[in-house]
Amino acid sequence: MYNFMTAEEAALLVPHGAIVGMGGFTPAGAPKDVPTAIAHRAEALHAEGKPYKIGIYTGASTGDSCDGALARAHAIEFRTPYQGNKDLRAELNAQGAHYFDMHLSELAQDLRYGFLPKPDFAIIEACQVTDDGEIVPTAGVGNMPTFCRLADKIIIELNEAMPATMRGLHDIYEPADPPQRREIPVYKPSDRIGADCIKVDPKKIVAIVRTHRPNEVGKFTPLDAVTEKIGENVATFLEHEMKAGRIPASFLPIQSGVGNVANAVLGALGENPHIPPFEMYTEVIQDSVVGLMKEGRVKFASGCSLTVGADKLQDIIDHIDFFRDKIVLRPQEISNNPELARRMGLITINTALEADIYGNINSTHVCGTKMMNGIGGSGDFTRNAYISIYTTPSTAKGGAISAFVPMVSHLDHSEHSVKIIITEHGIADLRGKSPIQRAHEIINNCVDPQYRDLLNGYLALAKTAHTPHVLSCALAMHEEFLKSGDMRNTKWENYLR
Ligand code: 0RQ
Repeated sequence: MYNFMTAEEAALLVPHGAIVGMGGFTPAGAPKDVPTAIAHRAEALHAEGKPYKIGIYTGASTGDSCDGALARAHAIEFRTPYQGNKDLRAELNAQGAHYFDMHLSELAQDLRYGFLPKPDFAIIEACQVTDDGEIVPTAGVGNMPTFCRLADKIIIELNEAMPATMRGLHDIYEPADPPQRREIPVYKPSDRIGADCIKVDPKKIVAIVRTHRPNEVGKFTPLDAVTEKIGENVATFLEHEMKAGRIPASFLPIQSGVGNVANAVLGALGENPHIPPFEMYTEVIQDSVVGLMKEGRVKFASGCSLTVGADKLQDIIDHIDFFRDKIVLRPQEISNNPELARRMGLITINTALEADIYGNINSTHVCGTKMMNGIGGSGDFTRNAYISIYTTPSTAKGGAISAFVPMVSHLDHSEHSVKIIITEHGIADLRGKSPIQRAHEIINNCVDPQYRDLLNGYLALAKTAHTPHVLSCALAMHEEFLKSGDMRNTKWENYLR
């Protein structure tokens, strides 16, 4: 009853100017063949001098066959809410595509509220589609339920590498909009409140494309001494909080961010014998969780995606009966929901690009101007956490960049939301401290030793005030990096006016 066709034929259905909601979350469960075919079509039309661009909503990042291919084809008019592809990063930093960076929990409701134009198409990956319009997602849910409901047309990549036995991993729930919204009835990570599939009018499914393509989840770089030490410091801090009675002995659910540092932190938490087996209420379930689950260290993981390498995903698929009652995948509106983060008391651990000496965090912009990835879910969690932790290596680029500067060059999370900062050197506990006390705590405990004198020198120059600053020097370390390639060359007197 459905129209099975090739990706190239499906791409012809999507006209110039269309707005598309791509399914999945991170490369997990993101469509692959149809976006690549759309990119090829755009390139062909551009070669004929014809315009072709589409607006794109996603869950978070996607794979290279989606964001990468479309960016290289210059086929993106606008893009939100998060990305992580080097070619798309280059495209939007060159203003080749309009990018607006949003909290991940908010996109679905902003679409329903009419703040943003609704998608014309949902292009999604599924492991099962039934004749009566039941669609079972694969390794990532993202905003699929809302995209599918709002879009007039749905194109499905039916991925035969993802078996229909994945049905039962998902919990699909869309809250009502205000003033009808009630509490979201998730009281612990394992609570299920919705359906095991997305239900649509089958008439909206205009194409099904069969595919076998694996997910394009990248490999983690092996732990190095710095990431390992950061992980250890986080575990030590949480152990100490538990012993002090500030975290219940039964522990609290963990949210852990993206990237190498986050993966290392989870590994260290799993290894710490003083931390009891714990649950996760998080956004991306990363590689390390799979092993920890098998060892009984992670009891349950609620997330939006299984952003794991191909071998780990295969392991889950092969042992689906073991994992089915230990994992739930939810729409990001629920996995990242501020109401739920506050209610369940999440311990949130996210990574900063840079922090300032007063505890403000920049997660997104290199030297204040160049977009790295986006804020992702870090704001959804940080602001509403039981205890919010930021981790970062104390330096980047071989020491030429200090992760700690007098003033962040872009603000994502303010001093009011950030409780703890942890580097390989130690732990800064910012709770109950004034700005100047926070500055001393951060410089003494977290800053790399080769930058401590420089930052203490800044404090000495700054006139006494509640939050001391010398405005002409506040971004001097960034300016120095742009000029000489090394923040260590900063001399405050060169910037004093
Ligand atoms: O670049 O690889 O070219 O050397 O930034 O840095 O240390 O590998 O860290 O992979 O954990 O990513 C903040 C980007 C960290 C990520 C960020 C350079 C550094 C390297 C990456 P190279 P690392 P990670 C919820 C949580 C926002 C979203 C979020 C992120 C590269 O964690 O996107 O938190 N977070 N989501 O050299 C210039 C600095 C730098 C710097 C590092 N100060 N200036 N470059 N780098 N510090 C989950 C989701 O939302 C999905």
